[in-house]
Amino acid sequence: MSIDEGAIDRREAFLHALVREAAELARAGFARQTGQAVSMKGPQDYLTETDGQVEDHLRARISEAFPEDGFLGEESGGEPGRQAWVVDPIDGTANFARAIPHFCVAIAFIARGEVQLGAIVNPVLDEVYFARLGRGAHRNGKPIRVSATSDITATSFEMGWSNRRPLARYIGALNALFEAGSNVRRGACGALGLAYVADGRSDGYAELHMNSWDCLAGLLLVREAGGVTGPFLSLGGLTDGAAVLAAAPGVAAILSEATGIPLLTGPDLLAVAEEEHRRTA
Ligand code: LIP
Repeated sequence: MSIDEGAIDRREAFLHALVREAAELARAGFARQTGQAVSMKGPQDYLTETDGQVEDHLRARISEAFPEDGFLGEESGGEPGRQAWVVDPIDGTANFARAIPHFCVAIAFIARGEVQLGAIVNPVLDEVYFARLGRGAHRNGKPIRVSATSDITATSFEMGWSNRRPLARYIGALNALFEAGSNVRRGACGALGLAYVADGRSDGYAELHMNSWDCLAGLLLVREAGGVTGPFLSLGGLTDGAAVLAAAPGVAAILSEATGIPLLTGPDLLAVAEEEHRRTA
């Protein structure tokens, strides 16, 4: 049976508290991060003790409050199903491990085939980004909007990188963006990169492959702040990841063309929900 508005209200209230608890844990971990063990999950893929601590806390709190919901976390995995919480305990772990205060906790809630809630917190700046489907995007309770720019020569994009896609495609996209007249940055924290698009601090974010825990909350934030995104859930991104694009409407087409990532033309529904939608339409 499909979840009703009241059930989403309860999860929204819970998420407001949960993201603050996670921020507290992450902030405490960061304060003593020089003393904690850092290991590598693979090339350029960092893991700290704090990643595990925050994820364990999130998993325990969610399963206690909503035992019927699924869970998918970056560090411990899980079976999300169709109604689930998707969490990244620390996004920007490479920054965290080097004492750079540009990292965050990202939490999304999926139901009815799409992202319903998204929260991203930068624990060091105490900035909490929050969005609910159809109800706008906020930073620390204040509404936020994407930038109004359409002048490419004043545009600043962020292009995320990982070794999950060929380097030549990344360099090709960077080249096309610089040639078009944009500035391009890389902050090494994809979830915050997306939140900054929603907040108008950046004009667009693109990455050739992201995992769902890194981007679902941010994609909802950008759409709720008036921005444009590419498809993600409809491409199977929940479990396999997919390319990510999010931008201010005035420059989204340029980012799409440079990166080869298409723009979304309808809602971003889980592939299975999209199929049902087609059958019943
Ligand atoms: C990483 C992001 C990074 C992005 C990578 C990766 P992690 O996540 O922060 O910006 O480009 O795709 O997902 O490992 O720090 O959680």
